[in-house]
Amino acid sequence: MAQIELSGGLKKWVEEIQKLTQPDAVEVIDGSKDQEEKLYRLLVKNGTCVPLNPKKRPNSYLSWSNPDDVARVEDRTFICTENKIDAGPTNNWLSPKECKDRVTPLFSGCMRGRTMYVVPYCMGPIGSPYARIGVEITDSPYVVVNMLIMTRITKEVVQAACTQPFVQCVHSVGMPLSPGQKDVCWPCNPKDTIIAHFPETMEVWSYGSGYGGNALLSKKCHALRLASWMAKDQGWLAEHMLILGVTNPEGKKRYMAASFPSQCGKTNLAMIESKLPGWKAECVGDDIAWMFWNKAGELRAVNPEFGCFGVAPGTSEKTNKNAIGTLQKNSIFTNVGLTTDGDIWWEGLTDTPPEGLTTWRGEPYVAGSGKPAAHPNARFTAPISQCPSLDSAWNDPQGVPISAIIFGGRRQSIVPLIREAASWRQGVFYGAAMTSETTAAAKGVVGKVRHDPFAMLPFCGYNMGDYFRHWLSMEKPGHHLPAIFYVNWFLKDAAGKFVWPGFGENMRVLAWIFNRLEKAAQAVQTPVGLIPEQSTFELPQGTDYKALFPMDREGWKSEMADLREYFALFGEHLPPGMAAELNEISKALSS
Ligand code: OXD
Ligand code: MN
Repeated sequence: MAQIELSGGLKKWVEEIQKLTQPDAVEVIDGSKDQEEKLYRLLVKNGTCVPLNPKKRPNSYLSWSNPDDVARVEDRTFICTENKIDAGPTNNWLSPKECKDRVTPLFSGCMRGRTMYVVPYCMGPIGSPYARIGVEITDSPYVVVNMLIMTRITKEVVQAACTQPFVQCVHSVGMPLSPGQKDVCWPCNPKDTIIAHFPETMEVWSYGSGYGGNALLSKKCHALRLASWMAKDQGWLAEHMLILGVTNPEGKKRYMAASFPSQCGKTNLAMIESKLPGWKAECVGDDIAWMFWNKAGELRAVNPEFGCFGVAPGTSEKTNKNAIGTLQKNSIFTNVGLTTDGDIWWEGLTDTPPEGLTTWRGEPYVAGSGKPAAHPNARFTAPISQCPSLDSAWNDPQGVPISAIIFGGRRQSIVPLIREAASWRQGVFYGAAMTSETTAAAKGVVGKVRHDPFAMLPFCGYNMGDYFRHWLSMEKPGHHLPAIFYVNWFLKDAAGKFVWPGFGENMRVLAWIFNRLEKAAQAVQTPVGLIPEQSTFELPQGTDYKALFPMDREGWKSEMADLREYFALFGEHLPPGMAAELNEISKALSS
């Protein structure tokens, strides 16, 4: 097949990167089936991918990464702006010049012995006024096949990238090959890994890692870090949020967007199967929402992605039947276990591991050895169009109207199951005050409580104080503001047992939110917001209202004191509205 001809700005840029990185060959990716098949053949030949049993999982592959390249590396991720203050106190900062001086020598000749793939992609439904184009140049065919699932790639997108501005993403595994040098299954360079963002010129330079958000640059780098910068300038919101539609027994549908830190059950909620008779939930997106105000003042959301890059361990028929349905075919599994019949397994997929299992490290699985079959951040990459609970408007160019925004985190105590903000400002404060226990999605200690405002701590491409201000600025005449809520599925009792069953039962919480929007559910005021009135909130058997809605004033007071300290980090960039809300809640807690 003849390669598609490049022109305009794209051609010029590709030539520039080719000159710098010196690949052996250049290939433009246009989404054709032929190309995809060729890439998988290459990945199998190189040992990067193993085809799974087609009778069990058609057109699906397993990959095991280098054990030093298994998660996002937040300490190697930089926001490079002319002025340090524009990156803010929560991001690692380098000046664009300093960073370019650091990365240019790394990229110089880094693709020798490899093919450079040019991957033009569209974030958001093709033809949507809300869609944006990016191009990732990469020397990793594994990244290309993941991008083919995660983004929209067609010949039309290639053509559009030749004539329109696009986000420029350059990625290399950082392992050039000398003539005759044999490649490894998972080339990478953990020692020199760096992921650098240049929001002022809309560029990303990522070197040394082939894993997830470090390497699939459309996701966290483009759709969150750079898009949040664009959104600030253009009056929209680029958020780490799922999008789902909820239909009540009367057939009325409302859409909600929800934000949780990584590995707090976002994909599970996005694909929730209702256990409540008459209620239905349908999925639009599981990780990122771009939200824009239309002329009528509605907040419309699109999912910029085309696939799911979900956490595998813990995903099962019981916890997320729809995710299991999504990954039946045409999927890539990274760092999960391999069964003797050529299928995959991870902790929690079934109650007991199958006989003869091989771990993600390629070793025989030994129960109780402390060596899991799957890495805790093992992932599946699957087309969202395969989700059994896919919403009919998932690809609508006009997006879906958002009526409610839900924040949440993983907390064992203090934070109740659900509460509603009394105002937009209080809701923005909920987002700013988000805390959660750390998980395996990023390298580092697991289980430590950290501030993660709006679940955007690792993903906000600018000063987080200005980001709070941007959210507050959404309250203006003509905007129909969604209501804001905060949930916590992870409360535990004194014995360390979860007090809420979660998963399908979370539908009760979504139904309460829906009914609040319809003015059909009662709430009671507390110093930290509105909670369900006990007699009108139907609880599942074996749960206790008091355990789910604790009012630990002392606990909250120390949360507020800690938050005051955290907010001080932002100095004059903290909008006055946030300090005022903190003072009001603190006062209410003391009265
Ligand atoms: C993700 C993450 O991969 O948030 O979605 O880490
Ligand atoms: Mn995420």
